[in-house]
Amino acid sequence: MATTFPDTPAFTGFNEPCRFEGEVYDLVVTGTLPPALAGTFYRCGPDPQWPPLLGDDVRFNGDGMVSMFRFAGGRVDFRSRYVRTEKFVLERAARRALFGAYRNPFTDDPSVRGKIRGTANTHIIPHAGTLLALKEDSPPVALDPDSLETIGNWDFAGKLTSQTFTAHPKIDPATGEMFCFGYAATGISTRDVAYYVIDAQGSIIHEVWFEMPYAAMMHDWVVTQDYVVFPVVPITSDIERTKAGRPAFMWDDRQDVFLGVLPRFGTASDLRWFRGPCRFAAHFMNGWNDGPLVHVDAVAAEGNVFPFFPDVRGAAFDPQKALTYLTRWTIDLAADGDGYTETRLSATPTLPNAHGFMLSADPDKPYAGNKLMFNSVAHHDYARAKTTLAYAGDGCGFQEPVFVPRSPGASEGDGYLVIVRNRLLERASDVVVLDVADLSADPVATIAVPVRLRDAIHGSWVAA
Ligand code: V55
Ligand code: FE
Repeated sequence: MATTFPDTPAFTGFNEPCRFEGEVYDLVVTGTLPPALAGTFYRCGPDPQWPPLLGDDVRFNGDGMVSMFRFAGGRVDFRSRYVRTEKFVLERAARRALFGAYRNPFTDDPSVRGKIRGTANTHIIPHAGTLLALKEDSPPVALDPDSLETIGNWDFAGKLTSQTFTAHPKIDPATGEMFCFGYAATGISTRDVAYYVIDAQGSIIHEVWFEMPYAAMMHDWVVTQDYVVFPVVPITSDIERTKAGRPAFMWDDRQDVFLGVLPRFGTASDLRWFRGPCRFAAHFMNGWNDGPLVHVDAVAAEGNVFPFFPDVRGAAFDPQKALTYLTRWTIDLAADGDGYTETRLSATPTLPNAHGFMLSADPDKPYAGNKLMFNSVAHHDYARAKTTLAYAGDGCGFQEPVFVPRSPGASEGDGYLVIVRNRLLERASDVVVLDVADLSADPVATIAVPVRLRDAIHGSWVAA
């Protein structure tokens, strides 16, 4: 039978699987690429190789497709390649899907029982000479940074003891150390977390094991100058539910938020949990500490933001409660008790990060898609208490931007944003280069891409 994808939102329109592997040398550029753009923009996202085993699927379950735009001398070359995960290789040989629902091995074809299910579809990070393609339910997969060929599962010279590895490691720009963790580290729905520090040469130099208060998806986290913070929000997981065929992650607003604070090189007995009201938070803009005051800037909502992880008690998805706000959680390590404070962020002049960039929804401009999509990118200039929005254009939306400094020694926030733009009405893609100094002006350069680029999740800029 010929391959046909389901006629559902996750597989049609702009989400129709693209599955294109190849290279295009010297993309057509309108405008002028600044000389500062010398390096590679890597991006990673789901692009299902096969129609799903179970008839439909969530977007987060697609096979990892990595692409790169290499900028040099005012020119750009493009390459895209699937990550050869164990799942990808087995399904390519079978010419069909063998793995079932997101994070649910009980739905798999019996022939792949016990195999690593990772899709390597969430983030791509350079470290110690390789590129790591990441999915938080499995070990990293190393890729060649030039060819994008898959090297294989990466276990840091046999030292990775966790079954899982976060898609959001943080690299300290001063030391090159990579801070990372795995949750569900001993198997799905377990509360076990393994925390690691990996040095700039790629060796694990610190390891701590602990349990989180309840089993949940811990997608992103925060590293400050002195501490790491593990945020537990109630995107819960329960093996009995999963075995019964319900989604592997479900929203449970009866649970509180817990923030686990650990000194960067602390041990399990140093870990302290702080507790606050139920919130959804998948991503964090930044975190820092001012002595014992630990600040966590969350992109937080009152209710569930991911309708494909439904409410555990069947409550309907509430789009109003799904609106996210930049929100600061502040923990005082010197105070008694286990609480923390919460403030909706207004611009304040005291932030260690003077600038922040995020995808945004400008309600005053037309949307090509629904209002939960991003028609703009925002620059928060905290010192000037100023937010500038750049609009993607009629019928367009933005994917996640990367920031490129104007020069190696440029001051914070001085540079460019490089952004894949979805031309939704034409089902086409291009890449725009915006100058942060005048973000709402026309792009300084627009790069035509002759293939449609399905929505990626995250990406990295790697200087030449
Ligand atoms: C996210 C994305 C994932 C995932 C868990 O917020 C969380 C994002 C693309 O896959 O598995
Ligand atoms: Fe993420």
